[in-house]
Amino acid sequence: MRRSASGWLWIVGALVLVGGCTKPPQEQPTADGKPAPPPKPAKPRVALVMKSLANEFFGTMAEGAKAHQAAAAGRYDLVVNGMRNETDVSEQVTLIEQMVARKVAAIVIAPADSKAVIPALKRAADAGVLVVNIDNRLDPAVLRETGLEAVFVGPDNREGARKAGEAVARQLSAGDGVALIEGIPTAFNSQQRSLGLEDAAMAAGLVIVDRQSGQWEMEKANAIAAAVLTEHPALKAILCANDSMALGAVAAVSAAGKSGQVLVSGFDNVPAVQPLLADGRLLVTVDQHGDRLAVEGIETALAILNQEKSPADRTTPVDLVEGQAAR
Ligand code: ALL
Repeated sequence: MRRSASGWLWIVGALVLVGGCTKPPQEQPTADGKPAPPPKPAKPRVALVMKSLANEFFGTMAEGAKAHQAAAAGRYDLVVNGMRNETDVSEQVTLIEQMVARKVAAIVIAPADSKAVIPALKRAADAGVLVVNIDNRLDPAVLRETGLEAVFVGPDNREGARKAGEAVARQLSAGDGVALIEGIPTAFNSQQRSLGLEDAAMAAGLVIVDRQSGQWEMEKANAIAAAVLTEHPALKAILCANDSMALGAVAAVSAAGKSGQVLVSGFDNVPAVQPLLADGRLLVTVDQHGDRLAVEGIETALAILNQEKSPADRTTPVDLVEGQAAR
């Protein structure tokens, strides 16, 4: 159907009028005749974007965030997300994009990789989303290059790992051989934990006879530990960058019949390691309080959104947890 120029003008004019008539809702007077208070601004929606939900550490983190939101439901809405496994960084990028599409006010993220997710986060920031980095620090050089500003709330991983390494070293003698099972090499917190374990090993004169990445995962760490135990029969300890991998290492030590002879340390203090700490199969772990970590990140995001605070990094606590064999 062809429409004349005057016909189009009429339609455009009618649309402008409709738009012009859309006024903000009128304040209705209350029963006592006084004007009603202005409507409250909508609650901000905050997205917590985590890594593998198969890892109890992130289960604890999610619980902490949900409990905080339930107690402060008037302040914000919460969307909780996680990945299926530790290594699928593209899944985390998709989650970031989905959160932008859902128009969240802030993304509080534990990045699966310290560099690879930065472009997606920059796109989020350009779309007006506040980015708060928790747990695993984003790479400062790539942040600068990309022009993304993200405040960091999380622990000193080197210090935490050093505490675990020192606890192992107290049970050993100079010259003893130990192995490291590291996290994902491109994660800054994994690198820092390796440095902390090395600090402790060097200070005590321990010899690192093997180091490999278990990608944060139990099965991978189990296979690595089994091979290392065979290759180094005199090995005295396996120092793991998280508890998932420590669980795998403990299983390998038991399978090799070396419980009590080869010490194992972890990091996270997840529920699954509690029986192992109690009976000595795990010497120590480190509590970085995953539940509090999420809450601190969310509180930081809310304070920035409400302009109560200017963005500033915050270091959260790490505490050594000694099993019965370490005491
Ligand atoms: C890190 C956490 C944990 C965890 C790991 C696995 O960022 O700090 O220690 O076990 O992610 O994704």
